[in-house]
Amino acid sequence: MHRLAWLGLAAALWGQPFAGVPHSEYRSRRDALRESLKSGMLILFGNTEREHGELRSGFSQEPNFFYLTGWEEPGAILVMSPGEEALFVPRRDAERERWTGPKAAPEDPNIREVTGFDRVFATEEFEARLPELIRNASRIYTLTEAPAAGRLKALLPLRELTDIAAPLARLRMKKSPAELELIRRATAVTLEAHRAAWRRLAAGLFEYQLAATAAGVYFEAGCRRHAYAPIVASGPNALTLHYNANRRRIEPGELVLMDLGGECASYAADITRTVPAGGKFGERQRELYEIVLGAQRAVIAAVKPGMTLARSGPNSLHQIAVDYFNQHAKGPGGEPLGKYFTHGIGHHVGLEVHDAAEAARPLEPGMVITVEPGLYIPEEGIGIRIEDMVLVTEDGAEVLSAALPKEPAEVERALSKGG
Ligand SMILES: [Mn+2]
Repeated sequence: MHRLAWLGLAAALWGQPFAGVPHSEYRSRRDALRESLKSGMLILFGNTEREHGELRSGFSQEPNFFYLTGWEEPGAILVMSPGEEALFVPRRDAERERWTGPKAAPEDPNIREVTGFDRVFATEEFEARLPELIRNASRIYTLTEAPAAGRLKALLPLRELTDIAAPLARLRMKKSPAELELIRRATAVTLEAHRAAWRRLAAGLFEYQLAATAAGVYFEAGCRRHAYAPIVASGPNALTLHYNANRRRIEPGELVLMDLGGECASYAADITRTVPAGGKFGERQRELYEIVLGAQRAVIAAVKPGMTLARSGPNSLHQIAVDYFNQHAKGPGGEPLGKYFTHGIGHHVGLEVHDAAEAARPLEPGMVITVEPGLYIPEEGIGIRIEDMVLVTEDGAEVLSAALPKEPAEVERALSKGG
């Protein structure tokens, strides 16, 4: 990117807090989920400070809880029936606050404004209020696979718990305009992280140095976490799909696979490029790279409502990639390449990098997925993956990460200009 354009983008992205999603949107998400509750009662636990490793990575909210409430403080509980809803938050604890700072508390006069809930109670009262809350509930819904479900089972040993995961995933799969805005910003920042790593790329560097450069960009931009541990995989390390040790020195003539994503305002990005350390693809590297790129283009061209991320079936995007690879009989022994594509074609992205999804549900407008074909050929010590973030539209797809070069000539030009 030219210096001036870079400065313009920096002004637009840096030094500003990310805009939040208004309380009204969280409320409408809860209203949408109510349609699945019928006469049941949903009880959902947020993460607590202690169980969530706050020392290492800071507190982060349980994603489903965050999706429904927008509440980012620990120890909260959501209770929701078709007719009413309440949020439980912990009472003020001066000793805890001495360690982790001031928190909202149920006794605060502005607690309804701050939480967006008309009824707010103390978490400490939850167990005492529970029998009354569930008295008329035909069913109790919760996330039955979550660690906190054990607590509910212990409190209600005679009630069967019904899993809310699928209805919740169905809602989370379709992104709202406000969510898309945040995903676009996480994507834009992550593209700059890639570009910064490209500017620095050279044989002789350690992989962790490129990871540090890239992560520095998204942390500098105000993103609070890695969406996942950065993957900087040089040479044969690219054969390991989720390699993230990042300890190896990059050798001349190698490819470097960089799979990077910031989590910005709670939304993840997930973008991969595989680029030559010396600035130019070797002949065989380029041959395989163009096949991966061709497969990716074929899949992106096919993305539209009704297609699926399933491994097979008539509308399988995965199958399109496998077929493309198999039409190119250019493996080390001249065999078809399909068997060297050893993972799925993509996944939903949102609050989590591998976002909540109902398996095999066809794509709909407003969903955001990755398209990430790859070839991993141990006999040749080469791994190549190209991954973009893709928004499903009414009649096709929009590639959200299109601004980052991927044509070999464009990649080489960008590397020669220093990113
Ligand atoms: Mn991915």
